[in-house]
Amino acid sequence: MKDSKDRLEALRVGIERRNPAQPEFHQAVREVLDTLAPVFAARPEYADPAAALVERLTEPERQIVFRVPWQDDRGRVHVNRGYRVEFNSALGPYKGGLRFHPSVDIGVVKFLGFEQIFKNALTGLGIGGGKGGSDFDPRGRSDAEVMRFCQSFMTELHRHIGEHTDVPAGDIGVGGREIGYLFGQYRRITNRWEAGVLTGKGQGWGGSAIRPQATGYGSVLFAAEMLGVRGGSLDGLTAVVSGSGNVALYTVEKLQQLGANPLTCSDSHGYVVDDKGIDLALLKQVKEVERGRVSEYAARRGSSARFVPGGRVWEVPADIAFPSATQNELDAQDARTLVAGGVKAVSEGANMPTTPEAVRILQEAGVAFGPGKAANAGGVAVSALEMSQNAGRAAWSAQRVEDELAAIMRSIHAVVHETAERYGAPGDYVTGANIAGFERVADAMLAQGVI
Ligand code: NDP
Ligand code: 2IT
Repeated sequence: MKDSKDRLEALRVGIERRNPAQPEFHQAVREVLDTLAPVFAARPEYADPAAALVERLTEPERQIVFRVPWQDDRGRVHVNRGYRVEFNSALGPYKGGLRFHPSVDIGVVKFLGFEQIFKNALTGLGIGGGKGGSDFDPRGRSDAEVMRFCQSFMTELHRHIGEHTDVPAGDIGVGGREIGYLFGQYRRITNRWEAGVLTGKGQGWGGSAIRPQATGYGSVLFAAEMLGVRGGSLDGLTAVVSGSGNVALYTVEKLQQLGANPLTCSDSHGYVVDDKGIDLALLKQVKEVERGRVSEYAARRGSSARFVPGGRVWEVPADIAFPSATQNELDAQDARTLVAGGVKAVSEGANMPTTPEAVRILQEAGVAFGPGKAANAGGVAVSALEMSQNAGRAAWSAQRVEDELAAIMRSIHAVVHETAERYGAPGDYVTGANIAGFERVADAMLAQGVI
C-alpha cells in the first residue's frame, strides 16, 4: 500500500508539472488518484511504471483548439475560442457535452473530459470520454447571434466529429436551441443525415424522449438508492437544489414526483427560497420560456418566496442537497452548514461542484455523498440510448427510456456501492465510483496495447 501511495504521489506531481495553470484539471485528477491506492495494491499491472497506464490515461488522445469568429446583430465581429478534447476512446466513441460559458478554458474542458471517461465507463454503455465548448457567453445574446455563433463553431468542429468518432451534446449554456443550430450546420456542411453525431436533439428530428430530463431525474434516483441502502426514502424530505438550468429544473421535477419538497433554486446572482416549495410551472416559464433570472420567479411567486442576492442555497436547512450548477460551488464552510442543518445525503447533479475538503467533511459526518461521476451519469446514459435509437432509426417511448434510465441508475449505484465495499471503503461512493470506472477503462486500455 505504501508503494502504491508513493507511485500515485509521483504521478500527481508529474501530471501537475506537465499541465501548468490548469487548476480544475489538477483537482479532478488528484481526486481520482487519491482513491486508487487499494486497486494499485491489488492489481500491480495498473501501477507498473513501465506500462505508463496512468500517464496515458491523463494525457488526452487529441486536443483541438480553434478560432470562432462571428458577427453580432450590429455587425461587430467577435473572436471566441473553441475547444474539443477527445480524451479517451478505449470503450467507445468520445462522448461528452459542449459548454458555452466565459469561464471555459483548456483546463476546464480537460477536467470535464477526464471526469467524463469514468462516468461514461460506469454507465456500461460503450462510450469513451470527451468534452468541448467555448468561452462564448450566450447570456443576453439574441437567437440570431447564438445561431451565427453555433454555425461558426460547427464550421470547424464538423471535421472532428461523427457518429462513430466523437458525439457531442449539451452542458452549461448549450441546450436544445444550440444543439438544433449545431446539427443544422453539420448537416449542411456534410450533406449527411447523420442523426447520431449529436445528442440532445429535438424529439421530432432524432432526439430521445426523456433526454432533457435525464440528468436531473438520474441524480434524484441515485439519491433514492443511497437513502434506500440506509433504510430511508425521499418521501416527505425537504431538499435544497442549486442552479436553475437543465439539471436543476428536472431535479426539482423528480423530487416532487417522489414526494420530496425542493425549497430552493439559484443562479449566479443569488438564490430563491420558497417556503411552500418550488412552483415548477412558474420556474419553467421564467427559465425555459423567458430565459429570465430566478429573482423574477421570486417577484412573481408571492409571499412564500424570497430572493437572496449573492447568497448560497446551502444556508437553507434541509434533509438532502443537490448541487446542480457548476464546479466548486459547495465549499468546506457550506458543508459544515449543511451538516449543522441535518443533511442526510448529497447528490452531485453538476460536475465537481463539491470541493475536496467539503467532500471530506460530509463523509466524516456520515452524510451519504454521491459524486457526479455516478450521480449525474443519467444524462450521458440517455444520450447513449439516443445513439442506439438513431442507429436503429427508432424512437422509443418515454416510458421505455425512463425505465431504462432507472435501471441504469440502480446498476451504477450497485456497482459503485459493491466496489467500495470490496476495496475496504464501505459507503464511500467516491472511492467506489473512481475504482469501478478506472477498472473498466484500464482493462480495455491494457487489452488494446500501447495506444
Ligand atoms: P445550464 O446552462 O442549463 O444551467 C446552469 C446553471 O448553473 C444556471 O442556473 C447558471 O446560472 C448556473 N451557473 C453556471 N455557471 C455558474 C457559475 N460560474 N456560478 C454560479 N452559477 C453558475 O447547465 P446544466 O444545467 O446543463 O449544467 C449544470 C451542471 O450540470 C454543470 O456542472 C454541468 O457540467 C452538469 N451536467 C450537465 C449535464 C446535462 O445533461 N446538461 C449532464 C451531467 C452534468 P447563470 O444563468 O446565472 O449562469
Ligand atoms: O457532463 C455530462 O455528462 C454532460 N454534459 C452530458 C454529456 C452527454 O454526452 O450527454
